[in-house]
Amino acid sequence: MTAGAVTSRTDGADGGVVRALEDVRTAVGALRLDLPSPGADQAAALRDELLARIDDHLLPRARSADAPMLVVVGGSTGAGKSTLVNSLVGAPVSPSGVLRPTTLAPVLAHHPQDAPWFADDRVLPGLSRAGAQDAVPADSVHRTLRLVPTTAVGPGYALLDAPDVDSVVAENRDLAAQLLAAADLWLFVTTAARYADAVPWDLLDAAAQRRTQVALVLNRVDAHARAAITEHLEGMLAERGHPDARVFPVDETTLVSGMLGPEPLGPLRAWLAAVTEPDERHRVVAATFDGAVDDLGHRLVDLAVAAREQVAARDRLAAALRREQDAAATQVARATADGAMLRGEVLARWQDFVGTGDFLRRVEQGVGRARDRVTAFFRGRTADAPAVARAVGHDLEAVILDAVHGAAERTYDAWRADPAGRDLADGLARGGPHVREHVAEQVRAWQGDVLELVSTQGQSKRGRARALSFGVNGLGVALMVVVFASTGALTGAEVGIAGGTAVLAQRLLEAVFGDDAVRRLAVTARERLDERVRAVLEADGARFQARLDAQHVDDGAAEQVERARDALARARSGHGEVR
Ligand SMILES: Nc1nc2c(ncn2[C@@H]2O[C@H](COP(=O)(O)OP(=O)(O)OP(=O)(O)O)[C@@H](O)[C@H]2O)c(=O)[nH]1
Ligand SMILES: [Mg+2]
Repeated sequence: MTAGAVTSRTDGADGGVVRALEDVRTAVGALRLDLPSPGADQAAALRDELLARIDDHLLPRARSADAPMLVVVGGSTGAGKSTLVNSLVGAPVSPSGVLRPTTLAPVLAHHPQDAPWFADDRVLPGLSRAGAQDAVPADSVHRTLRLVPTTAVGPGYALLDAPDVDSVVAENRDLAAQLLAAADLWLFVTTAARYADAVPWDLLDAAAQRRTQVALVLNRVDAHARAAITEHLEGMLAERGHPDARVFPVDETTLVSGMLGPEPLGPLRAWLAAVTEPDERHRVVAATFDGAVDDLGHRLVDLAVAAREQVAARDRLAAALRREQDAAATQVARATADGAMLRGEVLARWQDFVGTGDFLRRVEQGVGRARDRVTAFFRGRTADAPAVARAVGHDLEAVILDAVHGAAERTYDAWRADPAGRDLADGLARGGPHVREHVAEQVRAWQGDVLELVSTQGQSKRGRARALSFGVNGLGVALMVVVFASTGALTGAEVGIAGGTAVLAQRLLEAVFGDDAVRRLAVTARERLDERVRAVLEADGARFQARLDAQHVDDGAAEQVERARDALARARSGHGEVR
């Protein structure tokens, strides 16, 4: 037997193991598995099951090794569980019946002196307590444990009649599984007709996995077939991980007052008396406890894996969002930097603005750089500048809007293709309802940025006055044009109309501010535009991000579970810091 909590006989508890289990409980209880990554549902069910196992069995057992042994009588409906418990107790403590299923509220028969062990919520804290005759409201019958003190049960153990394990009633099934998980010993009741049924064997497999001590009652056996069936059942048990499980055949008999007579139960009674003797009881309790703690350790690994999968899934979805936002930002940056904006309406309005005079040809050729002439030019044309700005604004909005919707669509597709994101993406196939507004706002704001830049260019009062005297609007649209042609070498003979447009804008600005200042202005205006595009994309992406955040994925959860698991292993092997 592994050194564990229940080997301590003096105080009946091992503080180190208790504390380690409490920490495991905290770590498991804190685990959120909300993100629907593959396996998250099963992992959440496992988490809940482990919490129940810790609360119903492991903690109470670790805290009080000397508490009575809990013998849970489980099995299929109609197998005769209640009849068996009544017969062992010698009184109808749990109604048996012809309607299936009969038992809904579990009944726990114990020696009167053991009453304090069961009266409070030490074991099965989720179930409220009721006396044998107490009226229990129908809606809480599955959450109520009926306590029956009786001297027919010896001190040191209790018999619990459980609802059926394979019930049509879901609450029955769940409660039966919970009760079995709380058991120190299973007394599994089956019949000659049903001993190969699947559901009970699933449970017996689970019991084998956690090394729960089990014994079987093979009820209602025809005396002639007894030996063959018993042997067959023992063979199945050995094969399925229960080599030491005892089988107690009970021959089919006529019940007397709904109970089996003393004779068919003779061997079972004798074994029960032996197994509930203090030494044997401690052995059984410890074996079940150790197996359950070992299994808990394995299951905690599964939970940690599931917790990591949550983080990985969240990161995957967040990365898809980021990737598409970056792609959209790049798309806008390209579309607004390669001269493509300098066409159509923008170009037409710009041409209206600058005209086609002789003067401009000279400016273009870098000859007419005299400041006063440029000044005169801008002064004379300020009225046309807003039309250029409007055309720019219009085109810019279209480019950004397209990119934002595209980012939303591609993020949606990426999330839909990921099991973890499939449902999260619901309703996010396009940019949000406020995108258009938001884009228009940011485009307006950027144009404001550009005007602000040209009007404050030159820190000195004189510089500012100069800029103002040229007409801020005209300088502003010239700067926008320069920004839109800011990549590539849009100079020389190979440039088209867009290039020519940009060169002219550049020359005009250079005549006012000087070459270096224009370069700086263009860079800054471009940065502002990128920032504003980012702001729109992020605001729209926030809809996706909010869905992810609502999943409460905790980066440290897996490690917390693993740390608690390791601490439990150390506490059991006697090397824990707290002993
Ligand atoms: N003849 C005979 N009838 C039995 C025996 N065991 C149980 N029965 C009958 O079979 C029916 C079901 O027995 P229960 O004890 O209620 O079965 P259960 O396993 O508690 O069933 P649920 O509470 O529904 O899970 C009742 O009518 C019993 O009287 C037996 O050994 N011999
Ligand atoms: Mg019953």
